Amino acid sequence: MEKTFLMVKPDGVKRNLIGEIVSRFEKKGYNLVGAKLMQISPELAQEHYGEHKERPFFGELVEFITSGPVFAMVWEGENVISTARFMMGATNPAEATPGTVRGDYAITVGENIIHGSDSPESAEREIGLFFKEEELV
Ligand code: 3AN
Repeated sequence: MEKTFLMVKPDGVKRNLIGEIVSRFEKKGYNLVGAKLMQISPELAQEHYGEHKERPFFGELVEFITSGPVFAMVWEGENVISTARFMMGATNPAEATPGTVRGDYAITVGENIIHGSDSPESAEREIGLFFKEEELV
């Protein structure tokens, strides 16, 4: 069964959207197999966003993701990686379809509420970065 890593970012946690977001994926039919509220260290942030190291917004990205607690999750189910991305909506909330998380709750690309792995490789990498094996049920 496929697994993906999803995370409610600090803006989503501050806006009390954890329940709403968890609810959407539960109602869709996916299974939550791991979750925790946590503060990301600068080191973990840099590793997580390693592929964006050369981008001009990298500093902002690390600063934002470490600015407050995040809600890290692992979800399991058929095609969960690509379907979760579809349910999240486009990276730029201005282009995200209504009915998606970003389409319904976000305005700017910097603060776009939710992160989700974009491929099986990144799902495996990100789950390993954020969770120990024994933290998953
Ligand atoms: P996604 O989160 O949809 O996979 P990526 O991987 O392209 O999008 O970007 C990672 C994160 O970097 C995004 N969630 C967004 O918060 C931030 N980001 C992407 N592009 C920009 C940008 N032009 N300016 C500021 N932040 C950006």
